Order: sequence, then C-alpha cells, then structure tokens
Amino acid sequence: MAAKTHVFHYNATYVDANPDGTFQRRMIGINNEWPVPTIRVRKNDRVQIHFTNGLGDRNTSLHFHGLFMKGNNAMDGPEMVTQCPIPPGFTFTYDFIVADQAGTYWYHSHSGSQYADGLRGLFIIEDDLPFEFDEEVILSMADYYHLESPEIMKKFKSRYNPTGAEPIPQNSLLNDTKNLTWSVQQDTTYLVRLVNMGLFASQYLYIEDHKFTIVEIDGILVKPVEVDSLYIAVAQRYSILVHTKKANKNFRLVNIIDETMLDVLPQDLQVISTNWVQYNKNGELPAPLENGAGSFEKLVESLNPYDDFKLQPLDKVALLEEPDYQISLDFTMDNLGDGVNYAFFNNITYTPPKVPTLMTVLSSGEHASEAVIYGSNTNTFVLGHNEVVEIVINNMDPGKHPFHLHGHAFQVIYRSPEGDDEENPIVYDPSNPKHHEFPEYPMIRDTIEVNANGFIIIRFKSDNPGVWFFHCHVDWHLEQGLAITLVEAPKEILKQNISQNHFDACIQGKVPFEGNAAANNVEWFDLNGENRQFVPLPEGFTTKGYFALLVCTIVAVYGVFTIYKYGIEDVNSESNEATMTKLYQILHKYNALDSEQEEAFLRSENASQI
Ligand code: CU1
Ligand code: CU1
Ligand code: CU1
Ligand code: CU1
Repeated sequence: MAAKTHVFHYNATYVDANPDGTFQRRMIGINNEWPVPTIRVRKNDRVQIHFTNGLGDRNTSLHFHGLFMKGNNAMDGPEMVTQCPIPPGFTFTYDFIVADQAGTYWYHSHSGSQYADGLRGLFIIEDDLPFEFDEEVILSMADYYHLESPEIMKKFKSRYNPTGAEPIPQNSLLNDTKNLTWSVQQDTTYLVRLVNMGLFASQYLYIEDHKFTIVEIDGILVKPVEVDSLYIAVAQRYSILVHTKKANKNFRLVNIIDETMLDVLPQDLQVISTNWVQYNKNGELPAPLENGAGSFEKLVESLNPYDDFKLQPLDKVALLEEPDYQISLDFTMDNLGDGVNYAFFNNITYTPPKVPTLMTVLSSGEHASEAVIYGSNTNTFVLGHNEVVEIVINNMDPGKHPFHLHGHAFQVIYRSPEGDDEENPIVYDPSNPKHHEFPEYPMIRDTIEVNANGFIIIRFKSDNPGVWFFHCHVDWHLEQGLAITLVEAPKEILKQNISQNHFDACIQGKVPFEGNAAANNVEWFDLNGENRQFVPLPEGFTTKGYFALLVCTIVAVYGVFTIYKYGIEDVNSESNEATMTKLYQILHKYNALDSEQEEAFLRSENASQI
C-alpha cells in the first residue's frame, strides 16, 4: 500500500463538557469538540498537523508519545526541550513520517500538566498484524479532575502543601465517560487498545469471567500471554485480544484506581468504576460494585495482574551488551527555600532553560558536546552516538512512579521489588551479583513503573540523535521537576533541520532561541542569569525566624508585665497602646514581605547565607 499524507487542521479551543455527569467544566478540545479526535494512520504515512493555539490565555504544545521522530527531533513537542511554547494565536505545524513503528500510541499537550484539561487523544498506527481478529475497539482510561490544571497547580506547588501531597482526582473515566456499556457480538475476537491517559493514578482493569491475551505493549508486539487482569500506569498502552463467549447475559467491565497512590481518600471518590460488556441489550446489567471501606483491598487481592517485566517482545531482541555509559539517578522529594515540595534526581530539580535545549544544540556549533552549556538545572547528560546507555533509578520515595523516555523504547532489564520504607530503600548495588541477573530477552516499552523504595535498570542504544526528555509521567511530579534531559549524539543533531515556523513561534512568544541555557550566545560557558532552583531550606532557624521569636518573646513579656502592672496600679492606656502598636508594626513588616520580593530573595545567593 502506498504511503499517504494525512493533513489535519487542528484548532485548540475551550469546550464545555461534563464527562462524569456530576460537574460541568471547561476542557481543551480540538475544533470545538471534546473528546479530541483519534489519529489513525498506517506505518510509513506522513502526518501534517497545522495546530493553532486558539486558547487565548495559555501556551500549548503537542507531543506524540512513543513516536521516535528519527532524524526529526524538532517534531517531538515538549516545550522548552525541543521547541518554544506555542503562544496564543500562533499556528505551529507538526510534520513527520511515521517510520518503522506500529501499534497504540497517543498524543498530548506537553506544556506542564495541561493535558489534565483534556488535550490528549489516541494515535494509532496500523500495520499488518500477526494475529486474527474481527473488530477493533478502543478503551481509554483516565483520572479526571474538576478544577483546571493552572488552578490545581497553584494549590499543589505551594508552601501550604509542604508535603507535596498530589492532587486527588474527582473521578475516573473510561472512554471519557462513566458507566460505559460496550456492546459485543457472541463468539467474536476483539482487538482492544487500552491506554491510560490519566495524569496520576495507575489503574487495574478486568472483565468479569473473561480472560484475554496481551499482544502489544507501548507499540511493541509481545509473545501472547493469557491473563485475567491488567495493571496500567499512566502513559502505558496494552493491546489485548478478547474472545467473547457464547453468552446471552451481560458482564461487568471494571477499572480501578490504584488507591495506594493517593495520599488521602475522599469518601465520595469512586476508585472502583463499573462498566459493562453487553451481550444482550434486553438483559439486565449487573449492579455496580460497592465502593465502601475495604472494598478496594478485597477486590484487588482477588486480582492477579501479570507482571509486565516478564513479557517478551515477539521479535526477540537479545539483552544489549554492557553499557558504554551509565547514568545513575537517585530520586528524592524535599522542600526548597520557598517552602514548596520538589522532586529531585541527584539533588537537582529540573528547571526549564531560557532557550529550548534543542535550539541550544543547534546554535552552539562546536560547543554542542559540552554538557555545561545546557545549564546547571536541566540535569542534562550528553550521550555519544550508537552507544549502549544504561539508566539506573534508585527510587528513595515511598510511591510508585512511571518513568518515560522520549525518542526510544528501552529494555527493562531489572526491577527490584518494593523496599520496606524510606529509611531502608532497595538501591542498586553494583557489587551485588544478584543485581546483574538480567533476562536474556528483556521486555521493551517506553514507560515503566518503578516500585516504591525500589530501583530499576533500563538500557537502550543511542541510535536516535536528538534532545530527549526522560521523566516521571505523573505530570504533577514532572511539574515538581522530576526530569532529566538527554542530548543524544549532538554532532548528529547539528545535521537536522528545523523549520522557520519554529523560530516564529519563539519570536511571537518572546522566547530566545539562540545561546546556552542562559540565552548567552557569546560567552557559551557563562551561565549568569540562567533559571535556577530555589536554594535549600536552611538548617535550623533563619534570621527571620530568630527575629520573629525575639519579637514574640518581647510581646509575651510585655503582656505579663501589663497584667502585673494592671494588678497593682491604674492603667495608663495611652502609653500601653502606643507600645503595642509599635510592636505590631515591627511584626507586620517582617511577616508581610510581598511575595515577589520574598521570591527574589529566596532565589538569590544571599538566601543560602542566612
Ligand atoms: Cu513521550
Ligand atoms: Cu506522554
Ligand atoms: Cu512520579
Ligand atoms: Cu514527556
């Protein structure tokens, strides 16, 4: 079949929607429709999306999750990594060929946590498949928030949320609705494409009294395995074959939010969502499952989802040889001087550069291989060409996290079990021979969940020159800085083209597109003025703290003295009032620094000295 060119004119616009039937809100749709369209192409087709930001009040971008964009890094989409944000009113053209990839992918905004507002859809690449089926069906799941993401962010990344408790979704959706009914024919084989398009929560999924067969994960065909339930982290995809029964009744199709990921559990949150596989339109639908206390534990205990680590690609790819380059990342969460909780890899919380990193590469010429020009806060690693790269993540956090690499699918060669607690995580120990026991044919995918207080090792070949983001796909954690940047084979990236349209987006949005991370294109090693993370919270009391303590003590002593004085003589109320007013003025002055002044102070070097 000859390759086709698919041309889309997409205008991102706000659309009112009420997908869970309990709350009307503004979603980001395309061409005034939400949910957004599923893009369906065939392998080797060309895709051209003329994408207009019709939102008026926010920047946007599109990322094509899982697509390699070989030789075309500029089309990957994450803002400040491969492109400038698309400003309101601007039309940015994504133009690429879908080469050598097929399966279930998705596209989403890559501007902060914006896809929480609905700008996410499926991207399906068709190909001849090595198995038979009668019909294809999509089931997308997602956690769902009632507030818009900028509103959520204000509360989330705030000194009033010092523990970094993640926003709790109000609901979960299946195909962007609640209580879905999927009508099926008897004795029919369905290819079901499953995607978790959520922001945060992994989900379990099963069909009552049905088994099914996993045939694809994240665009990689796998040796078929029959299972009766799945566990899908955000951004992961599965294709399954479901063969329907010769039945005449209806069954529950259940998706369950992994409530162990939630810091608090609101009483009205339905973590267990009942939908139906309907064989008989006139038949009864089994009652929805209960959501009361203990119901999650009981239900999940009865499920036994297949461990994705054990899956094998259908085209067996042998374990990549010993790495040429290893990146070891210790992941922690902590507060910085602004009181906000951040996420860190090796004590660095990703802070976007002033110039999109790809544009730094392209304007740097001879300096492209020097990691330092990419800034001290972007956690950039420069990779050679065609090397075996290994990434080790030691998760020192008591939560599970789905890590995603742009531009590659990687081999998952080790996943430790969950560690006991934060004090005692299971970390990679190079001298432990057990930590070198790898599968002969490891599972390959583009998003993998690391266990709580455990570690993971992945390997890939640096055969796709480009600037690739690697981050936790819980977008709340990405917003907290849980990301690194890989500059893969920079000398090869210099051979790639970038359209004028790219620079125009930068110009319209007033974002520099030349120079190092500090936008300096004269002194390439001078990073003065780059974006940096806040300084750490000082140990013990700050000067401000000591002062507040002192003033409080004076006020308290004065208060006691006043009571004493009141007891023994007449009150001279005029002089008392004057003194109290003075004390309150001092307190007020030190407590009510305006937030901008305070922020500037906290980001400054001076703050570390107090
Ligand atoms: Cu991606
Ligand atoms: Cu993604
Ligand atoms: Cu995370
Ligand atoms: Cu990403």
